[in-house]
Amino acid sequence: MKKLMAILISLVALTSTAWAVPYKAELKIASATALEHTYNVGAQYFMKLVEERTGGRIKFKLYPDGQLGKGERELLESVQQGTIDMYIGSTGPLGGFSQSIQILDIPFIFRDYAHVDKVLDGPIGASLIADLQKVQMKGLAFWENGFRNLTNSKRIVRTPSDAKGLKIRTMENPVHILAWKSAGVNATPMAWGEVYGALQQGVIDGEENPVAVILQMKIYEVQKYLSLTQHVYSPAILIMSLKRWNQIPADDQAIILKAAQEGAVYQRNLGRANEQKMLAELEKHSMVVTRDVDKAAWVAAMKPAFDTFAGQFGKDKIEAILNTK
Ligand code: EAX
Repeated sequence: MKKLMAILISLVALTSTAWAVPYKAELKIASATALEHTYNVGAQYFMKLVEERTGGRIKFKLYPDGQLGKGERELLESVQQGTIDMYIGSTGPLGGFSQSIQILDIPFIFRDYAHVDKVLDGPIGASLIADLQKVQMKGLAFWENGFRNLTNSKRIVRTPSDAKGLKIRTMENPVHILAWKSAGVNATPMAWGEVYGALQQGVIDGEENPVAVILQMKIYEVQKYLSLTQHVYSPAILIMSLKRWNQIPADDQAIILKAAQEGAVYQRNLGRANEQKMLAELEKHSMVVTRDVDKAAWVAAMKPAFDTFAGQFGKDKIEAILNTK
């Protein structure tokens, strides 16, 4: 009898796995930038890899340009609630959900791209990504927004004193707000979806973003002056709602993670390899590009933000980033 039962149980187990319905889904990915921006070019590269490697079982629908939400904070709220499956965008507003990631926003904490990659792809980045699970988000990989630069409609800006009194839009991010306030500008936090219109109407004098955003979001149409301050490195991140992530079988999760990491290398390079070409295009669109900004003066002007947040996050964490070689 026992033997018969054992045969029956193994038969049921065998047939149940054989008949298990393979996981299928169409996942929504949302961003706040134009389709030709590096986020969405990278997203399409990622989507293709996953679709190919799952034999088409996992597909995607990409919603660029803020179609599903005016700014990145709203898109992140939807991912947290599970109404949007995935987000590709900057980590700027993410600190409002998971504070630890704001350490990456400290002005002048990164030396160069090599330093960025070592930190984001190492234990420090991994621990910041792990923190996101506490707020219902699965961070898949750090992608790239880039080093941020100041644009304005009024005048050439080389030093912080040139920028004094300008009304500059910042991301909804306390580190950025304090950094610009310390530099003596009128820092105005605003959702990305409102920025172009506010610049066009003169409600604000300027904003700050990486070169790819300034070009591919046509900021040159409403801004005359670009100063290559590179005052903050702005990571991007590919995130999935934890609710959706937990529905995906482990094998498919591994495929998604690997494609996200391969996508990171591909997408980061899109901005880096083309930055000089994009700057030349901005000059063709009659932007006045100031390359010889007084970097030491900007570091000094934004030091209060560096010190405040170094205190908040702890000297050990700051040194862990600064000493990453
Ligand atoms: O992520 O809000 C911003 O300035 C971001 O850099 C932009 O949306 C690209």
